Amino acid sequence: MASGEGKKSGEGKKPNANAKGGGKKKEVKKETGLGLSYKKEENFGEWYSEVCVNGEMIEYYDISGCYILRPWTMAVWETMQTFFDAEIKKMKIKNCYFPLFVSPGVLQKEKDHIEGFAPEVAWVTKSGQSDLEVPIAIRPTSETVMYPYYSKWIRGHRDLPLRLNQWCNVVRWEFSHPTPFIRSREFLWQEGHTAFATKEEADKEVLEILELYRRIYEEYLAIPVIKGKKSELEKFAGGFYTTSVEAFIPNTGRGIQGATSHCLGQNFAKMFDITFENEKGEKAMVWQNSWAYSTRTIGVMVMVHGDDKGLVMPPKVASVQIIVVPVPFKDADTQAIFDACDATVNTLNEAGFRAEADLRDNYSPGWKYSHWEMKGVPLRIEIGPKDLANKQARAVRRDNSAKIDIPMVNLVEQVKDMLDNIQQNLFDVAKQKRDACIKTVRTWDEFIEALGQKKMILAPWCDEMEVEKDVKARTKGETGAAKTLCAPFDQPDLEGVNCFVTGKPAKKWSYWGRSY
Ligand code: 87F
Repeated sequence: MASGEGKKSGEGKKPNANAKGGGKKKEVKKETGLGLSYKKEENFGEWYSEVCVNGEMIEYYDISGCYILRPWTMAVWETMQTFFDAEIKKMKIKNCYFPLFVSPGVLQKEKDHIEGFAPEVAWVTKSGQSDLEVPIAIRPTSETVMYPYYSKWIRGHRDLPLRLNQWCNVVRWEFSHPTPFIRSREFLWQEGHTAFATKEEADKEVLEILELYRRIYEEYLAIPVIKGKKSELEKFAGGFYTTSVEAFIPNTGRGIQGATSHCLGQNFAKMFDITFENEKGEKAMVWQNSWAYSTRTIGVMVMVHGDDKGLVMPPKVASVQIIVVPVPFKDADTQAIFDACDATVNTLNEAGFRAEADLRDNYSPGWKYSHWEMKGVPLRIEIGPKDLANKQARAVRRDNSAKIDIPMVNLVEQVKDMLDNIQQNLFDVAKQKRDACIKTVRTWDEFIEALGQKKMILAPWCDEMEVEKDVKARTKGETGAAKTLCAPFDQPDLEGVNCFVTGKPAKKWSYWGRSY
């Protein structure tokens, strides 16, 4: 398996130990030993891996494409999980867990769906030194694992809807450049698999789930996304139609599929014989959906908000929202300062915030500032002798470095306002940058020009698959071909508008661009 892979730059080692060529490597700050070697604007790829590692989200592992998710990452994942899990429970979706292993017979049952994906399936072939009688696949997704049991469990219309979700890991043995969170060989996700008696119920759920995905990105991660429908070429081949939320990374000019919600139609019902007796006593096939979001969400967060000081965590997902740092001075009463820090943390925790004090005495305040900035903590509170005397604290925002002195009597109120404001500001700034990258075009020449400027392109299209294939072929370059990202649900006027490639009357507006 995986023979002949080469390690790529930034892969397999700590980026710091691996810094070579490509971008400028800045002297690491002597004073603190912290700081990044790469700048976001100058060498995005190296900057990204360095931020993931130095921000203590990721540790590289000795298997290419596999990463250790550290507590700083898992806390973000768990916050999103808590939100999503509660929302799907309100929709009467239940959690379950199916095995990691797939028997080859079942996996290959659905040939069309698996065909294109087959090279990415990892297999277990041995136990100890002996070959297994039959090799066993590791799930890349669980359609083929789950649907034989859906066939067994669904008999009559009273068994419907069947709505299950599982939180699990999946393995896809990718060969293109691995990137923490964005393209890893094992990742965490939730996968929802539901079955209904009618298409209408399935259609409705597809959009309800997509709205939850929008909320994860926009309300939690402070990242603007576009909701839309995938083209025939880009949809999940086994399904009926695919909807997605699409984000954009301005620095690389690439779109990124944030999460997908598929209507599978009756394709899998046919293959796995998932049928039921309807109210009239007739045999009918179920309508199915499947939907997922993964730890990729966290990579998009790092890419969109991170800066040259490190991670920038939106307050809603940050495991530490406020870091309190004592600033002792000469012969000032150090103990009183430490006590004030503890008291501040207690007050904030009691008010429902996630606050911590960094009372370590073997690090300077300056070192601590850099450290917590690298980790992206949204708000820092500094308490020194003057603050103590004036019954105030100094608050410093991670997103824009703004400093304000807060009277202790207003602490909870002002911290709440500041965190809300940081959350909103991160979204606003990200949206402003994203919007500045959107270019509407009408012609091929305008399209090519915009693509060269790393734009996300909104273009009228005749919606023919051959045309998308042609665009892909004609834009193929080192950085990858342009393709459709989605046809936004929010469609501009189409009247009298022609396809930017063929000049035929346009059937829809679509976003196009290079993508992850
Ligand atoms: C890789 C290997 C084998 C993606 C794969 O999007 C199979 C597949 O079926 C595969 N990579 N897919 C498509 C997954 C579709 C669908 N599954 C449930 C989702 C949402 C969750």
